[in-house]
Order: sequence, then C-alpha cells, then structure tokens
Amino acid sequence: MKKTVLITGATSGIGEATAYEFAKQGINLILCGRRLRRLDTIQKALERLTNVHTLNFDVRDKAKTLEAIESLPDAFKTIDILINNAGNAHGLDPINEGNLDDWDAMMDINVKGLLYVSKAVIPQMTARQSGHIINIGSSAGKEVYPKGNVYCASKHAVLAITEGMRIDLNPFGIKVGSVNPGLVETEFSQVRFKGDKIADSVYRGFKALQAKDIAEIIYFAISRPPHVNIADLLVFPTAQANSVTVKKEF
Ligand code: NDP
Ligand code: 8X3
Repeated sequence: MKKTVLITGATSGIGEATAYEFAKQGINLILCGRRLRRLDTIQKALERLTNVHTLNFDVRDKAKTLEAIESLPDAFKTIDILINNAGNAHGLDPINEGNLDDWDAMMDINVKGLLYVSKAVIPQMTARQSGHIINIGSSAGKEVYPKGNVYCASKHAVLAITEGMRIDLNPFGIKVGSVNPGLVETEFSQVRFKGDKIADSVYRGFKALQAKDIAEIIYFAISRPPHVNIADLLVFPTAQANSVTVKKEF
C-alpha cells in the first residue's frame, strides 16, 4: 500500500524539494501552500511520478486550515506522514527596534500554524496508532543569534512542541522528530528581507546547504525501519560552525 505524505510549505525551498524526493519514491503527495499557481505547476510536474493533491490555504487561518484538511478526497484522507515545514523569518532587527507585524507573522506561521495543521492530522494517526511527524525547526531553535530574537523564539518553540508531541504521542506508536538546518539557500532570505537586495549576500562566499540536501535527509528519516525514530537532527553546511561562525571566501 502506497503511503501518503502531507507537506506544508511545498511551493518553494525545502518543502518543494521534499515533494520531489518523496515523489521519486512513489509516495502519494498532499502539497500545501498559499501560492496557487506554484501548487498547480508542481502538481503537474510530479503527477508523472505519483498521485498528487493540492491544498491552498494560509496556515495562519485556523478555520481554513482545519477545513482544507477535512476536505481531502478519500484517496488522500489517510495521512501517514506529516512534514510541518511552512515557515519563515520576517526581519532581522534588534528587539528594541522590532516590528510588531513581523513578530506576529513569525509566531502565527512558525508556531501556531504548525499547531493548527498538527491538530487537524493527529487524530487520525492516534486512531490508527501509527504515523510519522517531522517538524522543520532550525539551528535558530537551538541557539539565539544577534537580532534573531523572535525568529529564534519561534524555532525554540518548534523544538519544544516536537518534544511534547513525541512524549504525548508515544503511547500511540507515532514517530515524531525534527530536522534543524543551518543556512539553506532558498527563498527564506528574500522573505526575511522583504525583497531587499541584502538577501542576495546571505549565501555569498560559501557553499550553503541546498533544499535538496535537506529533502534527502527528511526522506532518510522517514524511511528508517519501524523501530527507529530520528528524534532530532542538526545539519549545517560545512562552512558553518554555528549561527554566527561562517567561513567565507571572497
Ligand atoms: P521558503 O521561503 O523557500 O519556503 C517557505 C514555504 O512556507 C513556502 O512554500 C511558503 O509557501 C510556505 N509558507 C510561508 N508562509 C505560509 C503561510 N502563512 N501559510 C502557508 N504556507 C506558508 O523557505 P525555506 O524552504 O527555507 O523554509 C522552509 C522551512 O525551513 C521554514 O520553516 C524555515 O523556517 C525553515 N528553515 C529554513 C532555513 C534556511 O536557511 N532557508 C534554515 C532552517 C530552517 P507560500 O508562500 O506559497 O504560502
Ligand atoms: C534559518 C537559519 O541562521 O538564517 O532558520 O536563522 S538562520
């Protein structure tokens, strides 16, 4: 029986690369995101490899999130794997200069959005006593860097939620883990810096992780034998030692 995965944030970066990786393995895909045209394009490309269903919703909208997942057709209703990946950073400012809308966005998307999606999916996993959830945290969830304040807080929360999920879902045999990347070259910095050209310099002078690198690791985690759960994985590009130490060559 083919497995089904639901991936949030599948319209770009890590989520999109994970969709390709899972499609290659013939896993049924439920791809989520706000950008409808991108969802359509990715669906068309991946339908050559597997069955694909798309859900177009904003994870900040509690009602729409629950409604979208409730609306899944029978062929996609059973979700074996949940990849909570949707998320982003907004701004890079000292706390005394932080923007309230940026703070709202990061807490609403990275923390509350992840919870809403999980709330919609977990009951069927507990009922079946099986399932696998991977939350995409960050190295920013393990250490705080200058001006990272609220983004780091949101990713620390993702790690705490992951640990809480693993404890509470343990009696049901559900695997829960997190994958925590360092610098990955995606649209992340374009979003963080709101299209400012400073975003282009973030990944300059060293080889950053690519979305595919993380997608392969996510697939590795979900393809372990039933008794093996990768609980927490931190991955940096070789040039990066921690959030502030990056060996750059210009
Ligand atoms: P991208 O910006 O390329 O992808 C972010 C994805 O999240 C998009 O598909 C976007 O889809 C989706 N998303 C954003 N906001 C919402 C929303 N409100 N509702 C639904 N979907 C949303 O960045 P990455 O691929 O890099 O980021 C993926 C995850 O990886 C994030 O959680 C990020 O924090 C984490 N991460 C990234 C790192 C990096 O250096 N790039 C390092 C560590 C962790 P759409 O806009 O269509 O809704
Ligand atoms: C993204 C990695 O270092 O830009 O979570 O915060 S970092």
